Order: sequence, then C-alpha cells, then structure tokens
Amino acid sequence: SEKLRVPEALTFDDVLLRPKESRVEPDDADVSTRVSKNVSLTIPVLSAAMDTVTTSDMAIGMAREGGLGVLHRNMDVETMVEELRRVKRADELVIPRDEVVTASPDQTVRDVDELMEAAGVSGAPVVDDDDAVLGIISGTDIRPYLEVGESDEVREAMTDKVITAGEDVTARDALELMYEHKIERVPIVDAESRLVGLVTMQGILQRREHENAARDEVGRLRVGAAVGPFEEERAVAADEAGADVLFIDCAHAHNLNVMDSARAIKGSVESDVVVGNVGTREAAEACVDFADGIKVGIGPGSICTTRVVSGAGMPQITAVAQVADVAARENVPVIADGGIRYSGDAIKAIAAGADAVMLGSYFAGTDEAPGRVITMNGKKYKQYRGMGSVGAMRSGGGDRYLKDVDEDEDEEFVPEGVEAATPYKGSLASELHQLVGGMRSGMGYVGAESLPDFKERAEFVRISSAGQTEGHPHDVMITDEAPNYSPQ
Ligand code: RVP
Repeated sequence: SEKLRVPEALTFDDVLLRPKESRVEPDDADVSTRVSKNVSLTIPVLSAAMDTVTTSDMAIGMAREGGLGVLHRNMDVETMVEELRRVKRADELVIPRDEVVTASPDQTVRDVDELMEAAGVSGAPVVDDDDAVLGIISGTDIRPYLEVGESDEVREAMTDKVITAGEDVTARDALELMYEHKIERVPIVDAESRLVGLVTMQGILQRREHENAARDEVGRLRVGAAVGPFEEERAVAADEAGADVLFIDCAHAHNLNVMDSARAIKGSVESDVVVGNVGTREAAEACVDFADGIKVGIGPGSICTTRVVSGAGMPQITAVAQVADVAARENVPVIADGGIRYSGDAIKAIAAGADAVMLGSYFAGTDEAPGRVITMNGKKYKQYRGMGSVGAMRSGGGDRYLKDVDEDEDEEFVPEGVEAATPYKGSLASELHQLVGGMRSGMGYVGAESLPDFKERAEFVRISSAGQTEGHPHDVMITDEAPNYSPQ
C-alpha cells in the first residue's frame, strides 16, 4: 500500500562521523557560534528551559562559560523579570545607579548596617538629596560605631575622602585606582559629581575569571527566557528586563495558532525570537521568514513521552537536517534540543546542521541546577522532570503542550513527560568542559577548525546495531568511572 511506502528517519545512534584527513588539534578548534541572528556565544551550548534545570544560577554559570541559559517559565512574570535582572547584574562592570545601594548622611549607622545586610553588599556610597557623592561607608567604618552608639549618624562614620571615576572608566583604570588607594569600590560620577554607578573589586575579579563568557554589547552576561506560545505580556516584560533571546516554548510550534502568535510576539519585542520546537522541513518553512533562530526537537528528550503518548515525533538527526536545509537558505541559526546523552551526540547534531545544542538531563545533576541533592541507596541524585509531566504542568507549563490546564482543579492530565532523578554531578563548569572537549575531538577527527567549517566537511556513515554496540565499551567490566561516560 502507498501508506506504507514511508521515508526513513535517523537519530544519534544510527550514524557516526566519517573520520577525515586532518591537521586540527582539538584544543585549537574554534567552537564559537550564533544561537540567533544577533546573538553569538563562545561555546555552542544552551541549558534547557525547564524548572529543574535553568533558573538564574544556571544561567549565570552557563554564560560565564560562554553558553546560554534559557530561564524556564514556570514562574510568574515578575519573578522572571527579577531572575533576568539577577543574571544581567551578575558580572557587570559598572553597577547602574538604580541598583546601587546608597546611604544618606543623616541615617543612623544601625539603619545602614541593616540595609547593606539585606541587600547583600558590604559598602555603600553616601549621597545627598541631589545624588552628589559625599563619602562612602563600609562594614569596617560602621563596626566600631555599632559597638558604642547604634544611633550615630552616617556622616560621622563614613570615609569622606572618596575616590570617584568618570563614566568612561575601564576595568583597568578602576583596578589601578583601587590598588593605589587600597579601596574596594569606586563610585562613578557624572560631570556634576552626581552618582551614576559603582564599580567593585569583586565585580572586576569575577569578570577576569571568565574571559570566554558570553556577553552583550555592554559587557553583561547573556541570558535567554522561555515564553509561552501565547504569552505576549511575558515576552514584552522579559524583553524590557534585558533578555537577549526569547524562546517560544512549545512542543509543537507548527500549530498555526502558535506560528501566528510567535510572529506577533516577534513584532512587539526588540530581542531575538527563537521559534520552536519543530521537526520538519515544512515547519521550518512556516517560520524561517520571521524567526531569528529555529529550535528542533519533537520527542527526543530523556524525560519526554510525547512519542509514546501521541505516536508522533521525528528522530532527531533527521529532524535537525530537514530544518537546517531550510534555515541555511535564510542564514537562520538552528538549535538541536533534546536527546543528547554524550558529547558525541552533540557534535553529531552540529554535523546534521545545527549551530548549537540544548541539553536538559546533562545539566540537571549539577550544583547550578535548582533543587536539592537526594540520596538513594547511598548514591546522590537531583530531581529532573519533564515540563509536560504532571508535576510541572501543575506548576504552570501546560500550554507548552497546547493543553488547557487548570492549576487549581483536581484535573486529570494527559502528561507527555515523566518525573525522574538524575545522578548528582558537581559543578557545571566541569560538565561543560567534558561536553565541549568531546565536541572538539569530533572536530579534530573531521579536520575542521571552526563550526561552520565542520558543518560543511562532516559526513555521516549509517551504522548497524552491531556497529553501535562496538562503539561502546564491550566485553569488559568498567572498574573506574569516566567523567564523560556512563553506560545507559
Ligand atoms: P534532554 O536533554 O534529553 O533531557 O531533553 C531536554 C529537552 O526535552 C528540553 O529542552 C525540552 O525541549 C524537552 N522537554 C522538556 N520537557 C519535556 C516533556 O515533559 N516532554 N520535554
């Protein structure tokens, strides 16, 4: 029957990269990329917009390593705005005026001590009503006063010989001033000596540690935010709060209502808009004219039951390749989302045409992921759940699956994901080191110096299940854990 004359679709385990002549040392391979038309990263990796993976801690960690965290959206809009601000503030050189904690000269030292403690800072410029800088006060200035008289005024306790710098200060200038005067903060002032910002030693040192960080035009960390397919209000708020990329977060973006809404959202924000998920050529055609990036993945996720529950899906290598054919025409970046267990899967996704990869389970066990470590049978785990699982849908994300979920009622959901646990892994930085290191090895085997070069040179071979078995450790008993391999 015609019905059964069907095309074949492949996934990670069906293919391998064909080794090629090479002079490329993996360490020299350049893995920088674009996730969307206007946003570049130094490593081609994103963390998934899931409530057990990406909140601000993960986003800060990802951006410092050169990737991008995409904040999940099982939180109200105000909380998301706060989270975005937290990432944007994390490594900035000049903390802007409205975020600087200041004291006034006639406050009591006790008041200012409490204020600084609540804000988590250890010093504050002292300004008058016109924002002119009169001095600076720190824990060291306050402590002796607290011992004797808590109601002494700040003007008594503060250091009034304050060193300031102009708005065009560089990190190097600021650091020189700090060393010269043995201080840790330099208030930034305008021509009229009014406070416009603050530079701290801690901020400068943190930036230095992360040379490869993904930064925006003014040097702040990059961050992405997931928005529901019909959440224009969240999209506008996240855009205003500084999100670099918005991700339309939907399990089936080829739903035409979703496409219409995504197009409208694109029209009302300044940040880039990535549309997804899709898994076919036709779906890519439907958004390639307005999307700044296209995200691919219908059912490959480790916690995803979409294919089993709905019978629909597309094996990921074929899905990426189909979308990439269309996207390449318009120079729109493609993100391969889901199903990546090993670094080899990640670089195969790039070979199929992706510009970057998004992972959930790989990062859910790290310290930067939300949630606490649980111990079962002497082993450590962290919780990891699908956004289409009962638990996650109940906390707000049902529309990702185009389902009308009433959170208050005792409704019976039809979930498309499971709630699970994943081994505890330690720091994100070392996981990323393994992931990206393995991807670089792949580039070495193919002889490619950069990702665009790699995409062009890479060729697949189709393997059998015998070939697949051969590729994993076999006929041995593993005695020591490898940092980048665990049997599935
Ligand atoms: P993985 O890295 O294989 O754990 O997959 C993560 C991806 O799975 C997410 O980025 C998302 O696209 C998808 N996902 C999230 N929740 C669910 C679900 O409940 N079905 N799927």
